Amino acid sequence: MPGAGFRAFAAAGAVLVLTGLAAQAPKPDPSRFLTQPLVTGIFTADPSAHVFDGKLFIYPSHDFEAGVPADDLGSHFAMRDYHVFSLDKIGATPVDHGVALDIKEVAWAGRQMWAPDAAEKNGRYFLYFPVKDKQDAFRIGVAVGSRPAGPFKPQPQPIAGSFSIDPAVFKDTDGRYYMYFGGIWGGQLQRWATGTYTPKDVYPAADRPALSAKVARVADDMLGFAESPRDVVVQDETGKPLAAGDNQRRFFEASWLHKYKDTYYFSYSTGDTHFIVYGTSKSPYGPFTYRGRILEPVLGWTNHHSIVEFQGTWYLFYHDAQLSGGQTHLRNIKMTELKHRDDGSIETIDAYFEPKK
Ligand code: FUB
Repeated sequence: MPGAGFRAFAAAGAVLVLTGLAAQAPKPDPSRFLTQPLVTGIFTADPSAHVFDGKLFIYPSHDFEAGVPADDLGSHFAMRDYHVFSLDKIGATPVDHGVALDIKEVAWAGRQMWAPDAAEKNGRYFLYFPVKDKQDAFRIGVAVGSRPAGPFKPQPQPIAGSFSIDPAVFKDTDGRYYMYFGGIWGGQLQRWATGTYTPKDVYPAADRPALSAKVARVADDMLGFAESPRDVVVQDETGKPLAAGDNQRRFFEASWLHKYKDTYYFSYSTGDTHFIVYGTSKSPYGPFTYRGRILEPVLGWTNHHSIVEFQGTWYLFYHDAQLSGGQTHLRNIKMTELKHRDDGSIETIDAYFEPKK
C-alpha cells in the first residue's frame, strides 16, 4: 500500500483554494476529471457501496490531516473513524450520517482505520474494518448495528484468524457471504507468509506467483470466518498464476467481488502501477482469469473502488485526490457508470486527464 510518492500534479493555471478542509493546495481544473467529488465537507476514500433498503449506502475511509510524515508503509493514512453516506437517487447529494464508529470504541485498536465494508443479514448490519492492533499488526474487526448508517458496536476482539487490510464482503445469490481481503506493503500481507505475523517483509521473487488476496466464507453469525482463508489466485489466459513481477496485472490491495450474469468478477488495485483490474471465474473462490482494466490511474497514489448495481444500472465507486490538489492521503469519493459488454468484459474508464505538457 501507498508509498510516499504520488502522481505529481503540475497544473498550469491551478488556483489556490481555501476551504474548510485541511488541504490548502492548488485545486486542479475540474474539467480534468470525468466526475466531481460526491462529498466535499470531509475527505473520504475507499468507497464500498451497497444497496440496503432500496438506498445506496457508501462506507468510505475518513481521511484527515494527522500530521504524520509520509512513508512507504502509509503511516500518513492515520484515520480514526468512519462516516456512512447514503443516496436515495442518482445525482442526489449524499447524506452524511455522522460518525458510525470511532477508534476510541475499539478496545483492541492501535492506529490507522483503513478501508471498511459492510453487509446486511436478517435486518442486522455489520461494519468490517481493518485497523492495526496494539502490536501494530493489521487485523479486521467487525461492529454490529441495527441500521445501515450505524452506529455500530464493535466486537471486543478482531475476527479470529483475520489479518491485513481492505475487507470486502460479497453476498452470493445462494445467501452465502464471503470476505475478500489483503494488501501488500503497508497492508502487511507479505508479513504472513508463514501463517503468523512476523514484522519482516518477505516478497516472492519476480518470476514466482504473486502474493494473493485471501477469501473466506463468513460464518452464519457474520462475526467470523467459517473456514481458513484461501488464496484468491489470478491467472493468465493459459492458466498460469500471475507472477510477482507482473506489476501491471498482479494483486496489490482493494479487493472487490461482484457477480454479473452468473460470472464472478474479482477486481483489485495493482498498487504501484495504479490500475483497477479484474478477472472472472465461475466460482467465488476462483481461480480468476485476468480480463483487463476497469479504471486507469487517478490523481493520487492509491486507487480503490467498489462496483454495485442500483436501480438496473451498474456503477463504479472510486476516489481521487482532486479536492486536496493531489495530496494522496486526502482523498474524495466519486462514482460513474460501469458498463459490461455483451462478451462479459468491462469497458475501461479513464477518469483523470493528465495536464498537457
Ligand atoms: O485508505 C487507506 C488505504 O489506502 C486502503 O486501505 C488502501 O486500499 C488504499 O486505498
